[in-house]
Amino acid sequence: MADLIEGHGGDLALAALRAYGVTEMFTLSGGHVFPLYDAAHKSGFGIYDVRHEQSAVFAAEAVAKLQRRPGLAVLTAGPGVTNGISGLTSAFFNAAPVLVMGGRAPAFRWGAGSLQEIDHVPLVAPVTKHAATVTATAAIPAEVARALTAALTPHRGPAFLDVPLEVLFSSEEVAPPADPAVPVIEPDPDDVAGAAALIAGADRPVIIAGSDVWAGGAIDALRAAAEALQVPVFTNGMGRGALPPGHPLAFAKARRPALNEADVVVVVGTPLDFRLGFGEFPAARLVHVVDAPSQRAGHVETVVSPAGDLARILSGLAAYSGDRADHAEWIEGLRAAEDAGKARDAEAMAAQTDPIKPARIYGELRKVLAADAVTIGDGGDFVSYAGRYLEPAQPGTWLDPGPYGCLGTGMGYAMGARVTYPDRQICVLMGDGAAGFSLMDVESLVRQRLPVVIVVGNNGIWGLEKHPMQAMYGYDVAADLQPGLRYDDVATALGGAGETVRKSADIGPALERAFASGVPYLVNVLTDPADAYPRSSNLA
Ligand SMILES: Cc1ncc(C[n+]2csc(CCOP(=O)(O)OP(=O)(O)O)c2C)c(N)n1
Ligand SMILES: [Mg+2]
Repeated sequence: MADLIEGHGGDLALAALRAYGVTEMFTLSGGHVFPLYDAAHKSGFGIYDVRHEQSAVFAAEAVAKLQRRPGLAVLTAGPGVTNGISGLTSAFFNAAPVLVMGGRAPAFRWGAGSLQEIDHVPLVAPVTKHAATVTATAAIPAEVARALTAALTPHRGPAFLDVPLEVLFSSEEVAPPADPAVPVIEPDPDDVAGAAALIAGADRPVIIAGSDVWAGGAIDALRAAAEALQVPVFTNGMGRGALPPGHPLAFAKARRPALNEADVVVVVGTPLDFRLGFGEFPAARLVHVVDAPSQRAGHVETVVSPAGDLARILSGLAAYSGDRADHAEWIEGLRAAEDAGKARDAEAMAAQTDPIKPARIYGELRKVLAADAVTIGDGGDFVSYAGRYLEPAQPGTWLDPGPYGCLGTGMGYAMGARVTYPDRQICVLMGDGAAGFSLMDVESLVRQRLPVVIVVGNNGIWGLEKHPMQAMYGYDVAADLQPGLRYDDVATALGGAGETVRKSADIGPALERAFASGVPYLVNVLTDPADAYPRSSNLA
């Protein structure tokens, strides 16, 4: 029998969390959760604090997504937890194994009107995989283990636990929870064989790989499947960079012809949502490969939908030994479209315009980013351009807000990324509108010595809303921000540094200074407010 663990609720919770590889918490202070701080303080468990609970949950989400283990946010009772709900919802949409531990008003006088007394569980239940109140101190390790197992079990997602004040402050001696065991979902071999035969028999197959391929440790298996069956691969979310940019089957720019002309589209580890035209491809039969049966698309017809461990499914596809149609001509045609798209992009990224167009910022950024840099997008049009022009060289290095599209992830994601990779470049691409949600957390980054580079694409507007509103009504309201605002001065006032850039030739040197500075550094680039990201649907 393993040694008993002993201590207050905070000690017991951390003992269980450590067993799952959790080494830090993101938090904003509140007396209800002091025992968690006490346990961390005594034992060298990391404590990173922020200026808004939303940033704590986003930081935990970044840790979860980048490290593929649970990320922890500790939020105080009531407003602490409610401020974290957009973060929880993002983690839910992004299948990120985040645990939020909330304080909770005392159970023994529940209903009498204690400070910050509210039942959080019904508020967070719809956006978590598991949400519960721990009612006894001795139950804490097992409850934490249960929540983390739920979070880590595909399809992954956040979990929530709150602990009433007296339960967290009391002490107990209990057996530690059993070793972590995350169930593996075995795919149906007939589904895998059916999908392999369909792809092999197709003339114009395409694979689209998303975040769950990264989360499920299936990057190598994806590559093996693509190579074995000779299928062009497009990516989104954390799947970006799954095949290195120079790989003969890696594509990004030829997406439109690929999806319009494909006869079989295989979507792996990402939902058939608006980012993929809801899976309505004109000429294609559809295969949806998902990490759990619950993720199978219900709104479009698929030929087959293998569900389960993605590495096993993709390895199964790679092992296909039957005949295969020749895809060489298809791949060649897409390569020509890809090269043409790249040439167009290169021109835009080099353009010397006044005022600056966002494309040029990315042209300059690409020159200074290392292959393993983590880039983070938080904004509207400015981030759509980042998605188009930045080409992650490795998987697991690109953080976007995902299909929930919540503005304000920037500083939280940056904190989680910096904590994960103390020595890599961490670069946040922010719209000036988005900056308003989390810029105060530059203070947290400065104080805790977590340098990151923040590039603000400052067009003085909520661009992704202003342009569509103009197109729709011929006027716009509630879409303007102060033009030319000195967001770099905000960063400087908070203890960081920064500068404003007005001319395209000055972007590169400013970025060099930013990455060399060793402090949170904001490069405030004034961009053309007339520039609108070209999109087929302008509602987002
Ligand atoms: C929390 C939240 N509020 C509002 C929106 C709606 N929204 C989406 S993009 C956008 C504009 C973003 O403006 P900015 O960050 O300046 O980027 P730009 O489009 O100007 O490049 C807004 C308001 C959202 N997605 N999330
Ligand atoms: Mg803007």
